[in-house]
Amino acid sequence: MYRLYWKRATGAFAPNCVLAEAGAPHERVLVDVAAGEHHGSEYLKLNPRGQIPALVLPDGTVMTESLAIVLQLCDSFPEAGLLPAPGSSRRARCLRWMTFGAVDLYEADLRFSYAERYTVDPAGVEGVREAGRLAVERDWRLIEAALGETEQHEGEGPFLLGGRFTAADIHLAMLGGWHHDIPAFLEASPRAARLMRAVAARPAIAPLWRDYYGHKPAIAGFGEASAS
Ligand SMILES: N[C@@H](CCC(=O)N[C@@H](CS)C(=O)NCC(=O)O)C(=O)O
Repeated sequence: MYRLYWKRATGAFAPNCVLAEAGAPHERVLVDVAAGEHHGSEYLKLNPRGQIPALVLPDGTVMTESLAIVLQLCDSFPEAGLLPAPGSSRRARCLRWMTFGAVDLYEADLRFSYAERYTVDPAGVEGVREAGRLAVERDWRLIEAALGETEQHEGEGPFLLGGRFTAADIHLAMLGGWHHDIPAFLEASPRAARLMRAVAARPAIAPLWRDYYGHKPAIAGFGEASAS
């Protein structure tokens, strides 16, 4: 049995979706961030960085880092087919954009949302926030272009690999749900918007979409939309 420590609108979404898509037996533990539980001694034993998610594997091994968790779960449940074959160019495409999302876009989102943590100069906070915002906008333009390339080579989406759904789509949909201006983002990034709708509407994911994004009016209903 896997144990996932989660909270809505966090990086627990992607591992949670992979567990659900793979049909992996798991339990979830909701972390009470408002009460500071993620900085309490019990949680810090799991993730000394005090961040969500954390996953405990069936043998007791503790994992943190959302992308690493997703890759580990995809390896553990190959029959779920959530990544193309190792060494294939399609897998390379998935790994490229998942890593970009985890390293560049995720961090840009954090700089925008928690700007005060990225400078020791109080006068610099707004500058950090604005740089984070600009990086988020730039990164989504790059992802939108990558989805456009898919259309040229593999036909209509909705996914990064055209008609084939992968863990990379879960990862991109998760990041899209965190955008600081979702209505403007959906309008500027129609391919990303279509991908998010298609991911959210998957039967295994729709209930999770409600858990993680049901509080965001602009995207709350995506889990109810038909995948198209
Ligand atoms: N690199 C980490 C980042 C995790 C992270 O920043 N988690 C956020 C939620 S999305 C968090 O726990 N924030 C609470 C805090 O930092 O106080 C990962 O991918 O798992």
